[in-house]
Amino acid sequence: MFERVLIANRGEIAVRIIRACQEFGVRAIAVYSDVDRDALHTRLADEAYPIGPAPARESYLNIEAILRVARERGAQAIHPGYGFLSENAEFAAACDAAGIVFIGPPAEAIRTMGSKTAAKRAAEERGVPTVPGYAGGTSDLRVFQREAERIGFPLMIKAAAGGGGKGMRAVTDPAEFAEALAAAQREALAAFGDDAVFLEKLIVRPRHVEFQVLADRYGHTIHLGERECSIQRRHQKVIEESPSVALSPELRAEMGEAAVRAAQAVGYVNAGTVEFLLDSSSAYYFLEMNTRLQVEHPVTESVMGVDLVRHQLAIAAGERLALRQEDIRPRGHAIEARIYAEDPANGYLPSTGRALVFAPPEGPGVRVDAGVAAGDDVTMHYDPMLAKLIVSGEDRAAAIDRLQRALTSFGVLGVATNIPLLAAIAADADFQAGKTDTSFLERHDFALTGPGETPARVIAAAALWDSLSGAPTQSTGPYNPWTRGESASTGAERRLRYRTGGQDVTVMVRADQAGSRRLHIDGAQYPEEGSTVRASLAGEAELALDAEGKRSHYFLARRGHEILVFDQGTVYTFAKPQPLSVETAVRHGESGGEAQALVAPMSGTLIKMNVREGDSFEERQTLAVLGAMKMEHAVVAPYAGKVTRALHVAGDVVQGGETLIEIEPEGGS
Ligand code: MV4
Repeated sequence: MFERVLIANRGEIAVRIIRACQEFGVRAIAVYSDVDRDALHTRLADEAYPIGPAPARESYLNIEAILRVARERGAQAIHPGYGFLSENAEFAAACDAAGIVFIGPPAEAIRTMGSKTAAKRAAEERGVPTVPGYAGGTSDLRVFQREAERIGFPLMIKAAAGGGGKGMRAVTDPAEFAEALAAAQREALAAFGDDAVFLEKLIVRPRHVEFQVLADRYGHTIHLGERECSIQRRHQKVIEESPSVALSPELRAEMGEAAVRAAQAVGYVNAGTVEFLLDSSSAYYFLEMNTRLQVEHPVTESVMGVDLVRHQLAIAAGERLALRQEDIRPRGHAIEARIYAEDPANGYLPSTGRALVFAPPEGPGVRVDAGVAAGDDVTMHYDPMLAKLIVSGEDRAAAIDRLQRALTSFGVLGVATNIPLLAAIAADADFQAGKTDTSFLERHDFALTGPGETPARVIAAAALWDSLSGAPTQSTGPYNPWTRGESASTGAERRLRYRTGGQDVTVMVRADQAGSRRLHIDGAQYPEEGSTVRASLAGEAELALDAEGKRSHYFLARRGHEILVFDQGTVYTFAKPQPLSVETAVRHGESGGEAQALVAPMSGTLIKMNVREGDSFEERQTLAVLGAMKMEHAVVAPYAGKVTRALHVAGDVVQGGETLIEIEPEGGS
């Protein structure tokens, strides 16, 4: 076995590989970009070295920098993970040339599978079914048109250098073919620097079923069953599972053997995945082969009881694959849900910030592969996947049950996540019935709008935590019983105001005897007249509330003037009323001296513009009010003077640093 392996990746997959190395007694060498200096993979590795600035092109895709670290630090092998350099044939070849083992297939296998038409030909030659079509490599419209008529409509135009849905177009109407072809060629050229396209019959609402294969260097190739990955959003997988409800044991064996032949067709070595489309009559078609470890590999690990990364290391080190096909049998059912830092209630916009709380679920049949820990920053530089939740159970229903429970207890505060979408899918009747295909998410509009009105129970939790958690309080005085936790003296009372769920609420908290509290929300006692509640802190970010005859648990965090509360899969925000903050952001003229422009202190919306051209103003007068980050900022005059130009009106969206008002001191400049 290797003594030292470099992991040319980041995030959860780097963490996964580092752990496999360490279990194997291999020293794990991480590389990191400037923004990943303190990232989880950097912290967990045995050694870690910088490779460049945040943009992937300059760091995780920087072949020279990575090979330099590998050579200088004596790495015998490099694991590329997925994404980044994992399917880069030049990188695999460069590793070979440097005498470093690339933990993956030979460069030539990557190259062949990288061409979708070459891959299709190789598969066909070994008797693997492919989608009927035309891949003759012409660029002549007349030839394409004749072939399109032969194939029939609807059909697909795909980029030869594509994959993963890029540069792909469906055509239903023959009259639109020529235009679609030209557009696809342009797209392919722009995306891949190669305008070659090919045609396929369109498979209507297919399932995406992929087979895991393992091959050693001595020609022994096996498959480890399938993963169904039909639930995708814009070619980004969301949920994967194994086994697929659509495969009988016979079909599994047949498709598995086809997958093995496809791998053998290109001399495949190491772990790989053969993708198929499966139509509604159980006909299957080879689509492409992914020549890397995949994101969803834990699903296979769960049902097959194998450690795929361990096998990758062993195969790369030249060991023989000890697994035999007849030993491979699925056991139970596994489902993976990808946790993305994106907000389904806000157009799936990527969400960045600090993960103030990151509390993955635990328990039997629950595995979480995470790339971040509590306190880590999520930046916009890389893939937004934070973690993968993998659940398993004796059967699909048990796995779905675990998935639902695990999702509702997966606490994340500080960055928005797609957990509400995942929970909606898990609760969906079609999903539960196994009626999944690649258009599942298009047909199911889960209309996620974010939390609605905040329940009283959650308001109670927020107010009690606010009182108990020792943050700066609104009440003043030398002694504040509220920062003393349960020792709050009887009779002390506090008034707290928040904006939450689109409404303003006022909460009165009065400490009762022996740690219980009387709570009024907007004047009405909670949960009912004459009752008391009890709350206890469990660590910094957790609160248990005894109210309404039961105990409930919350994760909480402060972010600026906000309190964030996680309650069973839903995140509520409580904003404290803020005094207007005063900003004087000025830009000086070329000659220096007096300020000549008042600029927006940050990006936001202009709420008020109090002056017009020619107006005079006093020193410290508020000339405009900017709303940003849910706060109002007064833009004040740095001196007494006159407005020479007002460049914006109320309602304008302005960038930070943009000039709002040009001014000159009293008496001219
Ligand atoms: C297709 C297809 C229907 N018919 N090819 C999308 C990604 C790329 N790997 C191939 N893709 C498709 N190829 C034919 N002839 C439908 C898709 C497709 C799809 C495939 C797998 C998973 C999700 C998908 C979502 C939309 C379309």
